[in-house]
Amino acid sequence: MSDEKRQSSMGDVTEVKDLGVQCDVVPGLEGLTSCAATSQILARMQDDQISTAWDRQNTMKPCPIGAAGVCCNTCKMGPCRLIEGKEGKDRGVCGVTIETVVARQFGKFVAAGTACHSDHGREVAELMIAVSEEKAPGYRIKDTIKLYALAEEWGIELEGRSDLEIGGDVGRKALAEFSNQHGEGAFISRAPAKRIEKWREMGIIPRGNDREVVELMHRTNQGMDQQYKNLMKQVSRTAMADGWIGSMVATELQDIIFGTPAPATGEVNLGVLEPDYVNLVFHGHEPSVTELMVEYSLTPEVQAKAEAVGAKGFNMAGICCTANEQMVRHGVSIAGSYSAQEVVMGTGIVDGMVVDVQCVIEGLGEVAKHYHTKLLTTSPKAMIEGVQHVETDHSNAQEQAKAIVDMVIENFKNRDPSKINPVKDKMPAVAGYSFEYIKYMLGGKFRASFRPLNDAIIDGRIRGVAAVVGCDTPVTNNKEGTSEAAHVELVKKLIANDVLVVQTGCSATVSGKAGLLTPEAMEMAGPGLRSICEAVGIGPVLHAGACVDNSRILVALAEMVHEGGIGEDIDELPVAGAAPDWMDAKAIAIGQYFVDYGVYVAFRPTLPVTGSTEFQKYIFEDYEQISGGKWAQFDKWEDMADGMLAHIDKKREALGINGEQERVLYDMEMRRDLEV
Ligand code: MSK
Repeated sequence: MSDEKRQSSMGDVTEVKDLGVQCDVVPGLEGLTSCAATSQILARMQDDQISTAWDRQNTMKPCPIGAAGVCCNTCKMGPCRLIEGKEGKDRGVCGVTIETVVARQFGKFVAAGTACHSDHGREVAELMIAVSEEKAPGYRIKDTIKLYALAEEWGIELEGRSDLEIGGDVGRKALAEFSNQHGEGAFISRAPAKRIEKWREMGIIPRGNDREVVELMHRTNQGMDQQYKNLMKQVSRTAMADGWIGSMVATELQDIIFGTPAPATGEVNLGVLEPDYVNLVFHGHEPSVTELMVEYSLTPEVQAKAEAVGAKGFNMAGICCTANEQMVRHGVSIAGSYSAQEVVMGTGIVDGMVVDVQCVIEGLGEVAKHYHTKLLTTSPKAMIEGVQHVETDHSNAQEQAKAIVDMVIENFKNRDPSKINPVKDKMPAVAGYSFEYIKYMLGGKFRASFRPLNDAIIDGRIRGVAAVVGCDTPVTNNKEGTSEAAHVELVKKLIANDVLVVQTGCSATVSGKAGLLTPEAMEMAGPGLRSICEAVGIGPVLHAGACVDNSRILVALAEMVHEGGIGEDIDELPVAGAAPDWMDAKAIAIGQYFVDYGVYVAFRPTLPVTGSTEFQKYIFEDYEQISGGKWAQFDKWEDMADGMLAHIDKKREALGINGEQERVLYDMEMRRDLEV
């Protein structure tokens, strides 16, 4: 479709350009993956009869009762399997109703997800304190501007004090956020005033994460809260503790200690592993140990050690969110997303794999047995049976990081030539769009501002903004296309329709593999979005970081409201969120805090609530009257895209900016003159 044709139509663009990065998948594996590199390794692993999650998902038949959220296992009288509309089966032994069971299960997902991000955030707060007390060798405060800004926001004295003293107070205040029993989380004040008032009316502003998670686990137990609407208030309060305390503390303090991201270029896909180099793959979520490994890996000492064992050098690449953390801060390459964690070892050239916490699957231990890969765990909270554990804490992380790198280099000589199976596929990717950088890039150093973004939304060059985040899996492939395709095609359709896309988590990695994180991706964008991208010098898809960095999106949305002109509250903005192949409880916690922020949140595949018509009506329809946001669920990415675009248009209509805008074709000179 020509630009002219696009511009002559106010309707949706369904035909999108392709950068020619679609992979040639090994025949027979098209139903599993749309990535050639993954399929090549998988084929070899299958030939060698090495079981991976990709194979196991074919033989595992999900329990339909559990999938619908109607298996109640909160006590020993059951577990009760409830079936809607079937007398004698529609209540549990204790008399519990289906909607209560579904709400409890949903609440437990949120409690688990919040606990994950919160425990992560708490670790970072404790690291901050250790740094300030000089008890964390190797770590230092890298972003003093952000430190001072946060200290000021929290009323911490700056005058005449050292960075370490200020950092100590920031760390202690952050730590207290987790155990506060009363009051409101400190970051809540960042939200728009109208939203805060709404939250107060709803009674969902979090006190402290520990209290909210404990209270939710209490209220979801048998014999407790039997009004699902009342229970959902605590579900919301807990999810809010995830976004506005746990995740935001993690993001803010990691930026202070490790540096605030700015765009850096790296590469994505299995081809980042170099056959002639020692390859260390890191995986998980908490970046503290990896930071020190990356720093050490760049020293001449490590280069010399790698050469001494016959390698050309030392190479690091990541999986999952620890990878995203390193990509957005240092441009370190990403080998793959969640679904690639076993496959990566099938290249036969991973000399070491180091995992920290979250999304580390137990299958790794078994796969590692078939290769020379030295698999190592580092967190006392996440050990794997039969896998070597190198316990790290703040005081010994530097020394352990070096020991790990040295161990991996030593393991290079144990490669089995018969199992070496490298691939070449990789794509360049630009990542590191922190809130601070987006503001700077839009407005410049001296007038950093979201004004140009709001203006572009008002004049229709940008139709809206979408966050596309979350997991990828090998599991939903067989039904409605592969997991990768759902992420990639959704993003392509959104940008083709002039929607600016912000990404985090494994979804960003999948987009990176498809070439969507490059400036060249603007070729696939609609003309309005492309004119902005060209003027600002960015691509249409912005990689903002790891899952905890969804907190950056919370702050960015607040800034859009603060900047003015497109509504006084988040639920007035033409924005939407999506998780095209969610998998973890963390995703549900994230989704809920965005719904409570007033955002339309689309999940694929269905949420575990389909067993109750009443509960579904509540969260998919009625809840919009309560928070202004709502959940939506889809089987197909096409329907998901349509739902998001329709929601964005609904908000534009309400703002009075959805009329026929005067559309003009921009030549280069006009683009240069654009006020961005
Ligand atoms: S790592 S939670 S698979 S995004 Fe954050 Fe990826 Fe989902 Fe884990």
